[in-house]
Amino acid sequence: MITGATSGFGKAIAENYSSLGYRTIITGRRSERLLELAEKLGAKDKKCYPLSFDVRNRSEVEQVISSLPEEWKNIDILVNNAGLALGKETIENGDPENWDGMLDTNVKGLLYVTRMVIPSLKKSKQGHIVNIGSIAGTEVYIGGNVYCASKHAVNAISKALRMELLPYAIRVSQIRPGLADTEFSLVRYKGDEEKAAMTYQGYEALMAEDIARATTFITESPQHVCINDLEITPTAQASAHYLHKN
Ligand code: NDP
Ligand code: 8X3
Repeated sequence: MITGATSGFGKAIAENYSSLGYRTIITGRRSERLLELAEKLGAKDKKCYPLSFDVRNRSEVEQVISSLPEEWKNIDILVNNAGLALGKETIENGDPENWDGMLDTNVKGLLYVTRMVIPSLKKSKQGHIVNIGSIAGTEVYIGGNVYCASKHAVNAISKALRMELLPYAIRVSQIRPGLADTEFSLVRYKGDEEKAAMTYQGYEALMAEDIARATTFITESPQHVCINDLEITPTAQASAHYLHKN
């Protein structure tokens, strides 16, 4: 199951798993995109199952996951990818609606989904959770405040899950990407295409496929190997503060 598969990392991760022969459950709010991808990944042949819901809505999450058809109930791998940044203002100038949006999606949404999938992962002999964190989960930058706080929470939750799920041999990994050219900045800057494009100018940003490759590398590692934490940046980026632009 890959959350947030309607664009960016999630879509590439779903496509990559599908190309390797996995059956995928793909999720996201934009159902039209979801259905289009599901068709491409073989929904007709029961190779892909689209599940449209908002991770912020706890009762919806509970309802859709608990009513998965029998042949889709046994989830082995959960990729918690759905997430977003909204705005880049200082806290003084920040919009509390944006803060709610980030915390509700990146932290609470991830918890709601994870809680519902853990029973299935426990039954599996190869349960694996991959949380998509960020370099913002271990660093802070001006204007990143609440987004960084949300990804710091993902970092803490990933460590907590690893301890809690140890007796069940469920692996818990976190990927912490740096700057990647997806719809992330378009969402952060509320559709301002120019501002979004500027984020990725003057260097070669990560692509969604880079994170998809890392995800399958992690989950296809031998069962006794758990890659706990993988930070990946563009070669031009050394940290949240050091980016070499041409
Ligand atoms: P995109 O905007 O391209 O994709 C985000 C995905 O999350 C979409 O499929 C979107 O689907 C889904 N999503 C957002 N909110 C919700 C919601 N409330 N309910 C369900 N799904 C939701 O961005 P990325 O692919 O870049 O982002 C994926 C993850 O990677 C995020 O967690 C992000 O924080 C993280 N990340 C991104 C980096 C980057 O530079 N791009 C770097 C580090 C981490 P829909 O809108 O259809 O619901
Ligand atoms: C996204 C990367 O640097 O914009 O998590 O926070 S950054």
